[in-house]
Order: sequence, then structure tokens, then C-alpha cells
Amino acid sequence: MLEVRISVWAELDEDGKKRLLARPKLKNADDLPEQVCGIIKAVRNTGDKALRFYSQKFDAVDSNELVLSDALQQQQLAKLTAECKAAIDLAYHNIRTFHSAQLPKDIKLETSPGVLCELKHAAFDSVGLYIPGGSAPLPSTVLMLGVPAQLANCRRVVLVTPPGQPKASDIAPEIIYAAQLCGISEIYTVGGAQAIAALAYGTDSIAKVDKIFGPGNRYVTEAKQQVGKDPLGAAIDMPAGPSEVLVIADEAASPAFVAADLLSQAEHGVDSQVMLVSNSQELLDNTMQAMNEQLLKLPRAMIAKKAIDHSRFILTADLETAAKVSNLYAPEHLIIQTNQDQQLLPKLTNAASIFVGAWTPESAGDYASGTNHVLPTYGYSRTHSSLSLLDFYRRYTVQTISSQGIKAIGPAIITLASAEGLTAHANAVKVRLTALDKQSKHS
Ligand code: HSO
Ligand code: ZN
Repeated sequence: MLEVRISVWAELDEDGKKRLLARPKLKNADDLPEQVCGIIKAVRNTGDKALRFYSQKFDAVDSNELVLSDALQQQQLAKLTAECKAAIDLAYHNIRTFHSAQLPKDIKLETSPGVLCELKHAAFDSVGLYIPGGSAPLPSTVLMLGVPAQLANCRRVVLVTPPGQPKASDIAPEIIYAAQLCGISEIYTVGGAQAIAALAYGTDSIAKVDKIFGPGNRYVTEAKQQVGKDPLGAAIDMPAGPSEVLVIADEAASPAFVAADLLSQAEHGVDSQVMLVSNSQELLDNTMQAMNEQLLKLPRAMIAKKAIDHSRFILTADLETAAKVSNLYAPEHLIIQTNQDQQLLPKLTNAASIFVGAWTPESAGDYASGTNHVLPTYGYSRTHSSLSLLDFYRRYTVQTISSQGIKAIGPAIITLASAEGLTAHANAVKVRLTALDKQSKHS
């Protein structure tokens, strides 16, 4: 019998509140950064040889061709059921529809007469998509990353995923089909920190990319951070930690729905965190009971149970306070199931993705409603955004100033540069204004 202690928000002091909402400490080995740094160095030094070595060491794969050839892709695709194809098609359609509407708009305007300023967007030339393998290969993540890459028109889109078992080429057909829909044919069977290093620096088989996207385990995350810091490495999408959900529910909510939503997040991994905040003791008790019933039928119950070990059930005086708790926690996913959803919504400021009402499970956003499921976790949703089409573009500006324009803003630039003691800056304008002065005297 699973029992989560109910914490009464009003009874906690400031310190207690902070502790209750603190993320579980990540149990990373102390030497994780050094281990990952070693792997990256090896890939930079010996390229494909290091990739094969680590596939053998970490993924127990004997021979890894690294490239998943067209023929091998077709072979895997033949195993896909029509039902699964149709489901991926539907998800692709909705994700594409939602992301198509996010196309960025360039700006071109005059800030003063003769001072033309432009904001432009250029899609990244090449992007690398990391798709986790292991206990749950994620074709849905292929769509979440592949659709915006396709819409942005990135010239080269590369997919890397850990080698399959027993053969490296035994990659889930769902992953290959989703990739095909997104126009991705360059697929490599390599995972872990070594895959990130290959994407960031290039090897004989895998050419370097500009930006790396996608979730992964702690090795992948650490490797992304290391290559992201290196100007010679690659940009990365966002910082990521274990997945999490916070549910705000009142007495109007269905305990069975709430329990199912909490468990859907808990089954992701033992370090996932699930939080339930309610103004109703009865809802908290009934959800606990429903969770116990539903757990019995879950194949991944062991994982979910471990995640629930560090979950929180919090009783607040009202829904207003529940919203404050959510803002303090800043969840990756926030589900609200109350009889005041619309009044509550404007008060919820720090969540990455919000699911409103009884008929909106998080699973909808994970797979098929159209929103992106690549989201900042671990409190980063306070400061980072959910993945969007914009993340596949670099923004830059262009300015073109006429003689009329520099005459208009030049004196202000000279004054500001002088105030900063930067005489050379002032001179860059002065020489021009002097030249214009001479010109107008001659004419
Ligand atoms: N909930 C995960 C995404 C996912 N769920 C993929 C199922 N498959 C992080 O947003
Ligand atoms: Zn999920």
C-alpha cells in the first residue's frame, strides 16, 4: 500500500515550505563531469573508433556500423502496423499545424528618417536530434524535434539514437517512420555522451552540427552542457532534468483522472517527481486510493512507485494558495482540474506547459494535441521557454544608415560616446559628419 504523507501548507514555516518544494537532489556520481569530459576527448581524438568502443562498453553492441542505411531503415519500417502509422500521422499533422503558426516574422523599419533597422531570422544550417533509446524509445520526441526542424527548413537534420539490441540496426520502426515523415534520412545508431560529442565536433562518419536538441540521461545532459559551453562545440536547446508534473485539483475533480495523470508522469523514471496540490482533503485521500488501485495494473509499477516515494501531496486553504504553490515550484507540466480553471489560469505564471480541465491529460501534449513536449524542467521553467519553432532559428540584425540618417542621430552618438569616455567611438561619427559638411560646402 502506497501512502504519501499529506503536508498542510498553512502549518509550514518558510523553511519547511522551501524544503517541501525542493527538487530531489540528482544522484549523479561526483566524477560525472570528468567521466563525460573523458568520453568527449576520446571522440575528438579518435572519432568513429571511440564511438564503436563506447557502443560496445555501454550498450553491449558488438559491431556498430553507426550509419543506419536506407535498406536497413526500410527493413525496420516493414514491421510497423497500420494502426501505429495512422497514430503517428495524426500526431504529425497536429504538431505541424501548431508549429506552422509559429513562423517568425522579420522586421524592417526606419527608427529615424534614414536609419533603417532590420531583424532577420536564419534557420540553423545543420541540427542534431538526440532520441533516447533504452526502456522506452520515444518516437513522439522525433516528431517534437523533427517537425520544427522541417518547418524551419534546416538544410541538414541528423538523428542519433542508441544502438538497438541485439543488432545496432534494431531501431524501433516507429522512430524511423516518424523520422521519414519529418524528412530525416540521416540516422546514426549511437547514443550517450559519445553521440553528443560526435554531433558537436564531428567524426569521419558524422559531420558536425550547429545545434543539438533533445532529452537524454545524465550522461547526455552533462555532455550537452559541456559542448554547449565550448565555442567550438554546438549550441544546445535547453537545460533539462527529470520530468515532472504538478496537479491542482479541487473537490470537483475526478480522483481517478488525477491519479492517472500523476502515474503517467511517475512511470517515466524513478527520479520523476509528481505533486498534487488541493484545497480538498477528500480529493487528496481519494486520489491516493485511486493511485493504489491503478498501480496494480501498471507494467512499470516499480518505476512509478519509486518516483512516488519523493512525490508530494499538499493541502492548501484555497485554490489561490494552490496557484502560489505552483508558481513557487515552477513545474514542467501543470494540470488544473477545478471548477475555477479559467479564473486560475492568469495567476499561474511559472509553468512550462499547462493542461486545463478534466478532458486534458498531460498525455495529450506528450503525443498528439500539437504542443511541444520538450520543456524546461527542474525549476528552469521559471526562466526558460518550452521548445518552439523559434529555437531552430538564429536571430540577427541589419542596419543601413543614409547621410541624412547619420546627421540625425550622429550628435547623440557623439555625446553618449564621450560620456562613456570612448573617444574612438565618437570619432567614427565625427569623421563622417565632417566629410558630409565638406561635401555640402562644395556643392
Ligand atoms: N512527458 C515527457 C514526454 C513524453 N511522454 C514522451 C511520453 N513520451 C516529457 O515532457
Ligand atoms: Zn510523458
